[in-house]
Amino acid sequence: MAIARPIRVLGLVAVGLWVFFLYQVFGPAKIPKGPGDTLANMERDPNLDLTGEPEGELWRADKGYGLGAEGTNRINATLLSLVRNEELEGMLQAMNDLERTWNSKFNYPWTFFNDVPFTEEFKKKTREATKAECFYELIPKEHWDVPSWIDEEIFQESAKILKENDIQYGSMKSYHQMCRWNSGLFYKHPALEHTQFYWRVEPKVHFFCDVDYDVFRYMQDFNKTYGFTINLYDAPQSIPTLWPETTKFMAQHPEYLHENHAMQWLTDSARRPEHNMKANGYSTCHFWSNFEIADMSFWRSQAYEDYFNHLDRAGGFFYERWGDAPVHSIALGLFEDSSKIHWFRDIGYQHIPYFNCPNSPKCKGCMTGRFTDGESWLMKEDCRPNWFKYVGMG
Ligand SMILES: Nc1nc2c(ncn2[C@@H]2O[C@H](COP(=O)(O)OP(=O)(O)O)[C@@H](O)[C@H]2O)c(=O)[nH]1
Ligand SMILES: *[C@@H]1O[C@H](CO)[C@@H](O)[C@H](O)[C@H]1NC(C)=O
Ligand SMILES: *[C@@H]1O[C@H](CO)[C@@H](O)[C@H](O)[C@H]1NC(C)=O
Ligand SMILES: [Mg+2]
Repeated sequence: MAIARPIRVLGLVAVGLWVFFLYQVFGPAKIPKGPGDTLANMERDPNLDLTGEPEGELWRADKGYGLGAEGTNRINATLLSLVRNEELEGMLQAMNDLERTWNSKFNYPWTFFNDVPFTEEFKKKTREATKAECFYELIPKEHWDVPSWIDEEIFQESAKILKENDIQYGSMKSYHQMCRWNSGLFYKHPALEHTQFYWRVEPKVHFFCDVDYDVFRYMQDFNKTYGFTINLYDAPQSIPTLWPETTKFMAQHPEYLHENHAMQWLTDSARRPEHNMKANGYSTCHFWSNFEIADMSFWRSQAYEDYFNHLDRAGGFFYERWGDAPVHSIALGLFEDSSKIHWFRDIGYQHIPYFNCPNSPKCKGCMTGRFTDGESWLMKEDCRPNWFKYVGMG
């Protein structure tokens, strides 16, 4: 009996799908055995090794960290959050984690920023989540508004392209404003004029490990400019001209390149050649800036000021979707002594979908050495192997 061709094709497709289904269910497990399994250049995830505190003299909470005037050992620093009123629950959760593991011992103030006024409820509930002082700051219009040289029509056209490329939040204008503010404006807020260090905290993040020393003081005493926990690849389609603009800038300002730069980390093409190609020469490796503990003197330097202004004029915060993470990271990798960038391996941290989870009795609630609890293909987004290879674990 002759079977019509379209029916035969359909039959074959059905069989194919069935086989695919069986393979999905019974095929080899896709979950990597451990983080080290899938990482070239990183034989074993260092988070599997027992982790203690950084070496050297650390400041403890036994004295000088009481509230108000008793806190004579606290340095010039704040916890810092840009957050929306609607994110109150997530903010409280993040605060509770950080207060429990660290800040209830050291009582650093919290400074909250918003592009609209905070509600009384937001202020009341966040104040209840800490013994420390809380400040609520409105972002000046001229820091948040889309700059005059950005063309609305080009922005709308670009947003379509970003959407076609599956770039998350590509068409959400406020997301672009947020990235620009976090890149080059937050540290210019008058409320931070007399503050040097900050620890950035986003709603919904988690902290897992007890930290028993003053991390700000650690930054200051050990001459650290920037501390990170997670180091990732970025989506190249969100930043096609970021590196070309950077190269142009560096041609005008070769004097800004630090002799102990991290250029190899920024330009590596060995591990993910297609990322480097699509980002026109940038590896896309960056510190994941939803966590950052840093010295604002770096952002306030002439080199960074000039770099940010160059990028801002180039328009990529709106016509592409440049994030503050790659912008901060490129600047650090070029202008800063890379030995001043510190991996806070002892701070257990999660922002969906990635973790930093050390092997330490001080940690609870995360799985040691786990990098992600998302799909296993996310494993390849880990750029720590390159950071460790080119710069180290300091
Ligand atoms: N006040 C305010 N905060 C924002 C806005 N957009 C983003 N944020 C904050 O900026 C940070 C990053 O935004 P988020 O939505 O978490 O982006 P993601 O982490 O990249 O998914 C979070 O702390 C948000 O609360 C905004 O329009 N207004
Ligand atoms: C804190 O740091 C800021 C910015 O670097 C500086 O202007 C201010 O004088 C410092 N304040 C104290 C008390 O050290
Ligand atoms: C930090 O820098 C200061 C001033 O340059 C220097 O005296 C000190 O030894 C440095 N400390 C460390 C731990 O590198
Ligand atoms: Mg977030």
